[in-house]
Amino acid sequence: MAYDKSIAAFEEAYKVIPGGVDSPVRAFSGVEGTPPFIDRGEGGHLFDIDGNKYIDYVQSWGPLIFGHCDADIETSVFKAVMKGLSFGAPTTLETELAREIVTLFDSIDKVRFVSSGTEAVMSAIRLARGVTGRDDILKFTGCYHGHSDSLLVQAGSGLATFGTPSSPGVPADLTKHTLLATYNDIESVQKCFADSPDDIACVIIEPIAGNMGLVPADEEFLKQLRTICTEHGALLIFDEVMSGFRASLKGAQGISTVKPDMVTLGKVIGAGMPVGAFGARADIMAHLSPEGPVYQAGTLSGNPVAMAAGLTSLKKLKANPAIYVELGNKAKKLMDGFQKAATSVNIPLVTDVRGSMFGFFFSDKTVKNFDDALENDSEMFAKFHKGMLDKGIYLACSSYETGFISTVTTDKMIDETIKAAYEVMADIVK
Ligand code: HOZ
Repeated sequence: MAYDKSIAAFEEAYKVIPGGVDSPVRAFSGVEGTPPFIDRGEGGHLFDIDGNKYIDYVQSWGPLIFGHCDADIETSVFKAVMKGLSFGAPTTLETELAREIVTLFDSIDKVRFVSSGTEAVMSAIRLARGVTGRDDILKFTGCYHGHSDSLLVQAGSGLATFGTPSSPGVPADLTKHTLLATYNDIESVQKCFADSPDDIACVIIEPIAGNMGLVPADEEFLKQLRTICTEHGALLIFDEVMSGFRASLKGAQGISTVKPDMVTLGKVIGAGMPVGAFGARADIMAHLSPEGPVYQAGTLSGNPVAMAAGLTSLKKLKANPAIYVELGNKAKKLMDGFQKAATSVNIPLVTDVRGSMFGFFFSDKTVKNFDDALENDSEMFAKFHKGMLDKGIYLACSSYETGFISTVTTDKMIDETIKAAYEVMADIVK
C-alpha cells in the first residue's frame, strides 16, 4: 500500500501541531509507520487520502456503533444544523435524551450533559467531593478517566503507549489526593481504606477497562468494591465512557449486578458528535448548581446538534436490543479467528470480548490488571498492526486500546480480517 500523501500530510501537520496530532495515541508512536490521514468513512470502511480502503475496527474509538455515515443519524444532524448550531440555552432535545438515559440506567435519576468524557469524569469527581466533603479519590492503575489533573496518575491509554505513568504539569498537591489500587485486587483497595478510612470521597473504576487493552473487572471484585464503598461512605463511580452502550445497551451495568452511585458516559451517546454525560441518584445530583452549590458549566453542553445525533442513535439501539447479540457473536468470531491464527504459528495470544468490544494481548497469561497488560509483547503487536494495516485492516494503534465491532461490520469483513491475520502472523515468524 502507498502512504505517500499521508506521510506528506503528517510532515505538514508536524510543523503546526505538536506531534502532528490533536490526541497523542493517533501519532502511531506505539506501532510502525505513520498514521493514514483520513479522507472519509463509509459504513464499516475508512478511506485515506492516498485512496487506500480499510476495514475499520476503531470506529472513532467507539462512538460509531452504526458505523460511518448512518443515514438516520446524519439526517437528524442535518435537520438540527438547519435550525442553528448552538444556542447556549435549553432545548427540549436535552430533556428527551436525558429521559432516554434515565429510563435505561437504574443507577441514574438525573443526568447532565457535557462535551467530552474527560469533562464528564472531571465533573463527577468534583460532585463526589462536594457531596461527601472529602478530598481523596481512589482510582486503579491502568484505568484512564480522561486527562483532567487529579486523574492523570498511572493512567493507561496514551500514557501507557508512551511509557509515561503520569504527566508533568500536574501539581503534586493535587495528585496526593489520588490514591491508587490494583485492578481486580480487593486487598489493595482494603489497604487504601485502612490507611484513610474517612477521607475517600469516591472510588472510580472502568468496570470494563478499555484503556489498558480490554480488561474486564471480575463480578466478585465489583461486589466487594460496592460493599467497601458503602461501609465507608465513599461513592462508587462507574466510568462507562467506553463501555456505555458498547458492552451492552446498559454498558457494564447490563452485565454486572452491581449498582454504582454515579455513572459517567460519553462517546457512544454522541454517535460521533462531542458528548459526555454524568448521572446519579437524585439526592446526589441535587448538589449540582443551580440546585446545589457544586459548580459545573459549559456553553456547548447539551449542544443541539450533538443531542440530535445521540437521540437518534439511542432510539435505534433501544428499538433493537438484539443488535447486541449479533455484535457480540461477530466480536467473538473475530477474536477466535485471531486466536487460531496465532496458535497455528505458536504465537502466544490471549483475547477477550465484551459485547461489541474486543481486545487481544500478545501474551501467554490472562490479563487481570495493568502490570499483566504491560507484560504483553508490544514489539509483536507493532509488527502485527503494520502487517494488518498494509492489508487494509485498521486496528487501534496501541496495544493498550480496545477494538470495536459496529452493526455495519459484516461477516465477510471479519472473514477477510481473519485471513489477513493468518498471513501476517505467518510472516512475523518467518
Ligand atoms: N485514548 C483514546 C481512546 N481511548 C484516544 C482517542 C483519540 O486519539 O482520538
